[in-house]
Amino acid sequence: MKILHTADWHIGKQLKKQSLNEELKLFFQWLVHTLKDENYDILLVSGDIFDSYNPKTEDRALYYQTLTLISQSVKHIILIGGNHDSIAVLNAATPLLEPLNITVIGGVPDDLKDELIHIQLSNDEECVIAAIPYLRDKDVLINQTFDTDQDRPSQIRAGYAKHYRTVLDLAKTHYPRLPLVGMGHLYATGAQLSDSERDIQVGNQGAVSSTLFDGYDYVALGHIHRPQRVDKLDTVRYSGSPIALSFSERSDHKQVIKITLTDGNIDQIDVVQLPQFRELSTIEGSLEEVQSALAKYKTQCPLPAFLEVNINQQIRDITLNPLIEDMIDQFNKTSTQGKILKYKVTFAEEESRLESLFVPSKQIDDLTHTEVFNELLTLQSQDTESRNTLMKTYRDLAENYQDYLDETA
Ligand SMILES: [Mn+2]
Repeated sequence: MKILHTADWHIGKQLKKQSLNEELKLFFQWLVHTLKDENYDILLVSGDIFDSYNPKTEDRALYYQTLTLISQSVKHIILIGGNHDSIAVLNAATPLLEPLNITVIGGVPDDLKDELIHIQLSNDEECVIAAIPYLRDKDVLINQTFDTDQDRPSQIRAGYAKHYRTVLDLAKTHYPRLPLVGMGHLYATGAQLSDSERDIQVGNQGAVSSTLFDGYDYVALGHIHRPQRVDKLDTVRYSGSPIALSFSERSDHKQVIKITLTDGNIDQIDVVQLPQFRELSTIEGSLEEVQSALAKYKTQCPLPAFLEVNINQQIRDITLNPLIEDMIDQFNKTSTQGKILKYKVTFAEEESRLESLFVPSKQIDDLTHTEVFNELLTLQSQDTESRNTLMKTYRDLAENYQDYLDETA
């Protein structure tokens, strides 16, 4: 029995107002062919099918077209809701999808047994899929009251543990001896984040431990966009998103996971590398360096690249601004190789002058947040290299936060 695990499609996702549906369509074509050519039996999609609660008509159309094509290439499709998905939107078409062997578990069902999907192939191979969707507060906060010792995060973790344990017990009661493959959309301890996982609690607050999955033969996770194993376990994995959803994922190798069951046991787990359909790249340097890099720029992928441009100049020179904007306009009008989605200009000299700003008469209100951060680095006597790295990271973070505010405005 062959199972393919993917997650975090985020149909309808935009990056700087540019739709990412074109690369998703190429991924879906790849998926349809792979499922068919390699005789997969089951496709698991572990949440965040759509990017928003209220997907646009064209995004819903893409979803249904894709499911129709996939259902002709694989015997069973199981999808769960993620934190970006609306339970109602996903569940709406359930009666139409069921005859196509497509099971959608948008949210936690009234009867937890309905999270268990028993699969029996024509050659009598069997397994059980525990399709556990993203658990919302109402699903995990049992008492809704917080004692002093049991704070909210630990209650959430206990709620998660209870859910996974109950479903495991149900599976062992109703389908003893059958291999059990779990699905989930959650943040497991130690997972490496990128910039595009919105709404997750960073830090260990909302993170669950991998002991949650004891008893499951494999767990197909979604939520984290960078592919990875959880706690170095081969059998608990994030497939990651099939396409890069933010510039921070520019060098991720996107993948899906192939799980092979033989005689009721997990026989093999293979990482299947995906082709890169669109490159997300950063071009950095002085104005001249950026100009020449753009002139030579050639993408290796089928779709034009999405680029961010960082120009580092020695001194602030406002006469450069129209030049830079012109250069970007020109590139975006003429290049078939890429499109610049964002750019920023930084001035080295201004940074070195910053320290002189910190005279005792300066109040915090007179400073920008970047200057405050820079002052903190001075107080900590960071060496130049760490200082530059920290400053750059801080700027990226501040910028991503600004993007997030812009996009959610
Ligand atoms: Mn996601």
